[in-house]
Amino acid sequence: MRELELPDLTTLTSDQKDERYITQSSFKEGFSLRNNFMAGVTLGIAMSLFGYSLQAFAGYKEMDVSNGGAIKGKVTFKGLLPSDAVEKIAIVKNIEVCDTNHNGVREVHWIDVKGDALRNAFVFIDGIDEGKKWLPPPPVNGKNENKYVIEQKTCRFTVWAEVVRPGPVTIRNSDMGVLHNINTREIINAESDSPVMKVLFNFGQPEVGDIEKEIKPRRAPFIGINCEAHNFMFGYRLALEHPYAVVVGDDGTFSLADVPPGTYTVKAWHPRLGFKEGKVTVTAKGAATVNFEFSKK
Ligand SMILES: [Cu+2]
Repeated sequence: MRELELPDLTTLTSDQKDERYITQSSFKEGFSLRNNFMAGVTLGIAMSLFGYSLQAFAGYKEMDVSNGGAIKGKVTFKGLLPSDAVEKIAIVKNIEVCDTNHNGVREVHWIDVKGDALRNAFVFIDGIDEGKKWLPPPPVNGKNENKYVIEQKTCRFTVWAEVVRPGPVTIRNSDMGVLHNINTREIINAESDSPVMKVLFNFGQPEVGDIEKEIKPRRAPFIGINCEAHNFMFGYRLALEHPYAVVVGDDGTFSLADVPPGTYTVKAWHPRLGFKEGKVTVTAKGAATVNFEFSKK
């Protein structure tokens, strides 16, 4: 498969980098990349000076959990949706493949609420050193490929949100005659008011087929995906060292199984609405409950 090489960001000057980030800032995170760029540089330097390492990347030990309990709950949204919860973006190229609704517009559901359920939120245990083994990657389009795949199909990333194990990932272009350009970035300082996005990989894929890459976040497990060729293609991944993480179901509920007895901090992450956290105590074979309620920021 042919991969289009893009300039290495590390060889660009600050101004060029800034420029490049601005041109990529169609990726709406609800914060300004321009304002945060210098903060990001400073943060990067500070991190390398002090050997910064996130607890999430300190290593995780897989073991058999025989007496584990569960953490269950629901993620909800309360109140009025912000006006930009759904964004309508004009489709101006590759219309024959991308414009599946035949109206020239892609509706991007940044905040997807049904009833009171907040969809596409991630829930995870924050900081757990040992526990259950990772399961194999989920099937892709109903087929068991035993690998993580990010597919670009009808100019959408499938799926929008997914938990992945740090490591190999297949980037698939299923759109004949369409060039996609995936840009995958870790969102550093995601829990603060000034997150910074750092590129993990960014390449053009002019042909149908698979390209093997790695999602190896170094500073943050929160991953944003966008396509530099289509300004309406977005997605998110959560890549923690441990497997105690899920995307909530369509009804907003979640369940984390086989949790070793203990007290944990559990967090919910919604890429547009931020973070919520709660504490639970899991007993052997028991079920602890924690719910998360988001509202307009
Ligand atoms: Cu694309």
